[in-house]
Formats: sequence, C-alpha cells, structure tokens
Amino acid sequence: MSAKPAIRVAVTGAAGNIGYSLLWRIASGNCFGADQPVILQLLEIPPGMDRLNGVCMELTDSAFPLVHGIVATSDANVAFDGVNQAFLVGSRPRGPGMDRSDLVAANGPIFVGQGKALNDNAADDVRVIVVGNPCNTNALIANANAPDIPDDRFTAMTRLDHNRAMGQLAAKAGRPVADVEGVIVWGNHSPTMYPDVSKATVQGKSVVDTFDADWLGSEFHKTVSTRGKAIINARGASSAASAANAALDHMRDWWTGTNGKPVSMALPSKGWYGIPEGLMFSVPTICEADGSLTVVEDWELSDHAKAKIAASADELLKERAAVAELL
Ligand code: NAX
Repeated sequence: MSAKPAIRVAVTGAAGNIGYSLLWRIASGNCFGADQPVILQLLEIPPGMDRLNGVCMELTDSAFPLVHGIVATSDANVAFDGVNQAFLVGSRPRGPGMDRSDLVAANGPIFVGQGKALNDNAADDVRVIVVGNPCNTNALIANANAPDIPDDRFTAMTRLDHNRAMGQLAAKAGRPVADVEGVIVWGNHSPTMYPDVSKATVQGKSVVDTFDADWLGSEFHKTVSTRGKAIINARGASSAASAANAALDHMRDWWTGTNGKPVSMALPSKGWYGIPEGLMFSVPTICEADGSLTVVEDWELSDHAKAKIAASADELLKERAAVAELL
C-alpha cells in the first residue's frame, strides 16, 4: 500500500463521453503518478445518475489499486468536498440551431453554481481545469463565483488545440511528435484561436524556416482550428479520447511542472500582451515545480500574431459581456 495520502479528484459530467476515457486514466495513475492514490468524486445531473452508477460499477470492476474511494452524486457541494483537483467537464452540448452565444447563455449558470460550490467546499490547494464549452468563459464564470479561491487556480483547456497543432506538424514532417517543440496556442478555444509556430521546431529546426509558408498560413491553421468539427463529421461524435488526453496533459503538467518549457493554458489575464485583464486567455505558460504558473511575458509577436490575438480577445470580450450578470 502506498504511503502517500489520497488526493480528492472531482470530475463533472462523469458519465459523459470524455469522462469515460478520463476516469480510467486518472484511476490508473496516468495523471498524478503511479504512487498517488485518488478518491474520485463524480458529479452528474439527476438524469445522468443511472449512467454514472454504471460507470462506477465498471470502475469498481477495474480494481485499480490507486482508487481509495468513489463518490457519485448530483450535488456539487458533495462532489467538491475537500477536493484538490477538479476537472469541470460537464456542460450542455450545442444543440441544433444553437450558435456560440446560445451556448454561452445555456451553460453560464452551471458554472455559477459550480464556482460557488468549489468556493464553499474545495481544499485550500484546489486546482481547476474547465473543459466544458465554451470553456474559457465558463472558467471565467466559475472563477468570479469563487472569491475565496485565488484566481490563478482556475484554468481552461486549450491543450487539445495545442496537441492538434503538434500532431499536424509532426505528420507534415514525417517525424514522431516527440521531435516537435515550441508550439503555443493563443486565445479562445474556438476558431479564433491562434496556433503560433514562430518558435516551433521539428528536430531542432525552425518550422518557419523549413515548412512551406503557404501550408502554415492556410491549411495548417484551418486544420487545427476546425478539427473539432472535422472529427464530428468523421466519427459522428465529438472528440472524446483526445479531449480526455489533453485534460490529463494539462493537469499532469501542472502537477509535475514543465521544466521551464511553456505549454498552452488559458488563465485569467493580468494584462499581458495587451490582453484585457481578467479574460481567460490561452498564453505560453510554464508550470513550476511548486505548482505555480508563470506566463512567458517576452514572447516576440509579429503584427499578424498581434492581430490574431486581438481578434480572439475581442470574441472573449463579447462572451464576457453576454454573461455579465453571472460574474
Ligand atoms: P457528453 O454530452 O458526452 O457528456 C457531458 C456530460 O455532462 C453528460 O453526461 C451530462 O449529463 C453531464 N452534465 C451536463 N450538465 C451538467 C452539470 N450541470 N453538472 C454535471 N454534469 C453535467 O459530452 P462530452 O463529449 O463528454 O463533452 C463534455 C464537454 O466538453 C462539452 O461541453 C464539450 O463541448 C466539451 N469539449 C471541450 C473541448 C476543449 O478542447 N475544451 C474539446 C472536447 C469537447 O468538445
């Protein structure tokens, strides 16, 4: 038996598609380490509780040595009780005819309640990733409703976009993804995101100097920013395993540190690069060994990059204005 005390890990929307992939990897030690026991605290809405009970049965049947407890509930106060790590995945999916502003309006209230429940119940060291869309603005709402939790404990996931960009560069170069470094995704998790390859390298060689500029400027950007839709068209269902994998990458990096290397994470802006203060904006972020997050503040930006970042900030400002009464 491991000597480490168990940490409490909450997953919301735990009976959904992403949850079905995420939970097994958290439980097997893939996120917090092979010697770190976890207590899983799983939240669903009441209509999802039968499905969640089935998921819990399967988790039990997987006999994971690291799982020291499983809580299944539809009460956020129970799910977030003493929680150290929170994956906020559950939200309403975009229905037929819904545009982005409808989605913002439909999901905003969920994150008011969950922000308050985190504020009232979470452990002092809680760290939060918001995956449920529109994730940047949902994270903003949760953060605003948790005044006792430091702002920098709230993040939103742009790691899937980051990983997609890495995957495209590796495929184009015909190299393993381990040879790709230095990619950063800026902005909103939406088609306005900006996948920045200005410092990216493949096998140590500059991507900008060695890749076809037309491909980088058009197809690469389009493929990365519309990948979610392409997967729905191909699979008949939205990204689930890759999204769970990205959430794990994000939280694992935050847990272990990134050895000085920046990764893409959306954090509450402190005004870096002229990004309006408070917006949950994806920026180059170094995860320090002590669990703090340091934004790289001297990244050189071309005029093109600045314009793209401003456009994504503009979109997030509009989303923030649409949920002003929830903040
Ligand atoms: P599913 O519809 O399969 O699962 C969502 C689950 O959340 C359902 O079981 C539902 O009952 C539950 N739920 C709904 N409202 C809830 C609430 N208030 N509290 C707790 N649970 C609640 O969706 P899934 O494929 O798992 O995707 C989940 C979310 O991730 C969606 O919002 C989706 O748009 C978002 N994504 C975000 C990505 C990102 O890169 N940030 C990429 C993947 C994904 O599209």
